Formats: sequence, structure tokens, C-alpha cells
Amino acid sequence: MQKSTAIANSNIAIIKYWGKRDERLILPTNNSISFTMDEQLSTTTTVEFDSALKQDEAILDGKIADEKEYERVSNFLNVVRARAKIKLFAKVVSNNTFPKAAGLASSASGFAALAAAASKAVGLDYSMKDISILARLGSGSATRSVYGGAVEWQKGSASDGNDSYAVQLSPASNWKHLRNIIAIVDAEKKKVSSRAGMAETVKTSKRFSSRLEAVGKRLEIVRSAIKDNNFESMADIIMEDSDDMHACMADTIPPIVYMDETSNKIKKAVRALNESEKIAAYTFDAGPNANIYTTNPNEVKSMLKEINGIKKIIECKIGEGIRFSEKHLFY
Ligand code: 2P0
Repeated sequence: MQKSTAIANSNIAIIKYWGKRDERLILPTNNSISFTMDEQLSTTTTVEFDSALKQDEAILDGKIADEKEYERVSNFLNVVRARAKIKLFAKVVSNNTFPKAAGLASSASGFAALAAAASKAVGLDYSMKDISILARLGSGSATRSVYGGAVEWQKGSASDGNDSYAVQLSPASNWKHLRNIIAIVDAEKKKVSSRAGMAETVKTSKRFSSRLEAVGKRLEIVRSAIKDNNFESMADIIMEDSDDMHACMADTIPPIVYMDETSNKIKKAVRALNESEKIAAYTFDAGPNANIYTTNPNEVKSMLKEINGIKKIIECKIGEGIRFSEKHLFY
């Protein structure tokens, strides 16, 4: 069968996904909105289904996948095999341009690239919408990485998940002035996975229901700001949604705390920077690293230089969605 290679970039949400209504089908409790990042945060994946293989093979960042990784990849390939009605095993080789599980959402680019490469390799003639639905079965945030620019994952209401996919709100070309300055505070693997953490929040947080009510209004404001190409008018909402998600994490029993002292210093500094003119918005995922969306990257970078505990700064542009390549990772 043909070999297929796909590239997908990571995305960083501005209205967060934190909670599932269906754990198996990865159906979220609320819509979320993100910007897709540039090639600095990307995954390239080559897939080939091959009758000579006795089991799936997965090599991630040059190493044979560990047990947990193998199981996740192989389970995902089972979905692809079921859809294509074949039984062949596959070889998967995947390279990230950034450290895995560093709070930089590697599962987003990882499963988007795997969904695209595997569906093409198996001969399924999938649209981007189909790929988005398939990617969702690997990881929720991967649903959004299918498209570039500003992207909304519609939670949908169907019980089979077929209306839970992403749509592009605005292409990357409309956001040439916007950057995400990522401050790496800690590049270690996180202690509580997003998957486990969000399940606990849905189960035990009393605050979570008020979050779901508030998100509706936030989505409206952000959609309208994106339509107007106006970053400033959504900066406060972006920070409010990140704070709200982390408050729900803290309200979980037992509490989940991803942000540390350095993260909190960054939050304060962004607020101070915005006092004279609104130029930046922080957002934090399931880790201490800060994502600072801004129309004035130089000012944000000089502000970050004054803060101790930041290990690395990455300046990301708004990037493109999935693309296919003829340059395979194995031959
Ligand atoms: C997001 N995060 O919207 C949120 C904000 C982390 C915090 O999507 O269980 O790895 O695979 O669906 O996609 C991370 O969660 O979780 C995430 P699964 P995923 O980007």
C-alpha cells in the first residue's frame, strides 16, 4: 500500500477545552477556539500499512515508542483499520520539532498528523472535516490542528460524534501581526495528564457548571473579535478564560495545580504591560509554560527577560493547517 506523510502544527487555545461529555469518543463539554502555531511546533508523520508486518511499529522522535505511546498509536490505527475494513498492521514514524508533553500540546499536532497520514495511506479519501473528526478520536485538541489560523472546535450534539469537528474562523494570512511568545518555565513531562485531570474536574469541581455558562458569552466575543481581526478586543477574555479553567482545576478534588510561581509572575507582568495599552494576553495550558499572544512581541520579550525562572522563549507566528509531503521519514 502507499506510504503517506503529513505535517500538522500544534495549536494553543484562547477559549479552552477542559472536560468531556463522552470519554470514549472524546466529545467535549464546550466549544473551544485556538490559533494554530507555526512550524516550530509541528509534527511530521509517515505511515505505511504493510502485509509483511506482524504488529504495528511506532518510532517517535527516533525512539521505539514506550508501552503507553504504542497503545495509543495502535488503538488509533485500529479505528483507521475498522473504517477502511482492512487488517494490515502499519509502520508509523513521527518527529516533533519540540519536546513531547512539555505543556506545548504535542498530542494536538501528533494526532492531527497521524489522522491525515494514516487515512491517506489506507486509501480513505478524507476531507479536512473527516480528518478533523478522526483526529478527535486520538486527542481532543488535535481536532483543531487540522486548520490554520483561528479555529473553532464545535462540540456538536450527536451521540456518535459526527458533528463534533473543527471549522476555520479566519485564515493565518489575517494574523500576520500576531505572535505567541511562549515562555518555557518547565519542559518536564507533566504530573497529571490533561486527560485524567479534566475527567476529575468534570466529576468533582463545583465551579465547573458556572464555567460552562460563562464560556458561551466568551465564545461570542472572541468570534466577533476574530471576524473584525481585532486582537485587542479579545485580550481580556482570553486571560479570563485561562484563569477560569485554572480555577476549575484548583477547585477539583484533589486540587490540580499546573502553574507555578514563575507562571504567576508572568501573569502579573502581562497585566502590568497592558495598563498603558492593551498589547498582550496570557493563556496557560496543563502546565506552567506561558503562552502570550501579542501584537507587540518586542515589548513582551523584554518584559520576560526581567523574570527569573524562564528557561527558553519561543516566538511563534500563526501557522497553517495540515499539509501532505512526498518527503517520507522512511523508505
Ligand atoms: C486546550 N488542553 O483547549 C486545552 C487547554 C489543555 C488545556 O486540549 O484527553 O491532550 O487527548 O482530549 O487534547 C489538552 O487536552 O486531551 C487540551 P485529550 P488533550 O488546548
